[in-house]
Amino acid sequence: MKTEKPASAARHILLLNGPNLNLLGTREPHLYGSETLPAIEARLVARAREVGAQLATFQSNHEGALIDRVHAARTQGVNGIIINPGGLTHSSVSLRDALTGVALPFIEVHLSNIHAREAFRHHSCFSDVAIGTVVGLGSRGYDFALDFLLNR
Ligand code: CA2
Repeated sequence: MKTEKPASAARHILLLNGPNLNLLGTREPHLYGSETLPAIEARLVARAREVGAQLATFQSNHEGALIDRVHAARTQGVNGIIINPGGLTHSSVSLRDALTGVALPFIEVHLSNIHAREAFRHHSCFSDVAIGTVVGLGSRGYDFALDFLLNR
């Protein structure tokens, strides 16, 4: 059976996680699940490898560091980004500008359903410029985003 991916599939993907997501699996499991970020990252790295793609991961609690990582992606041959901007989702024009500035396609992921939570979480600075969003499906949302990029 032919298993080749279409030429436009992303082969070098960057997984970005914003502030406080390093705490995953340690607190608030009712909101964010019980899986740790290193476990999620390892699963996605393995999945990408299985199909001959490459996945780099980066988490930071600092807006500027995330922006610098997005800029670096442009020169590193990254051709797709999966991002959970954490709380910056609702405030960071600068991180949005970095993503539109490098013009790399990205998918926005949220573990929780931000639309079913406090009103201040309903607005995202990223959704209108993302390829798509996955919200409320827990850590599986990252897997769905990766599969989409790999098969796009
Ligand atoms: O649902 C999501 O993925 C969020 O991006 C998570 C952010 C929140 O500010 C967004 O509104 C929605 C918060 C990440 C904090 O993660 C923690 C994980 C475990 C314990 C404490 C915080």
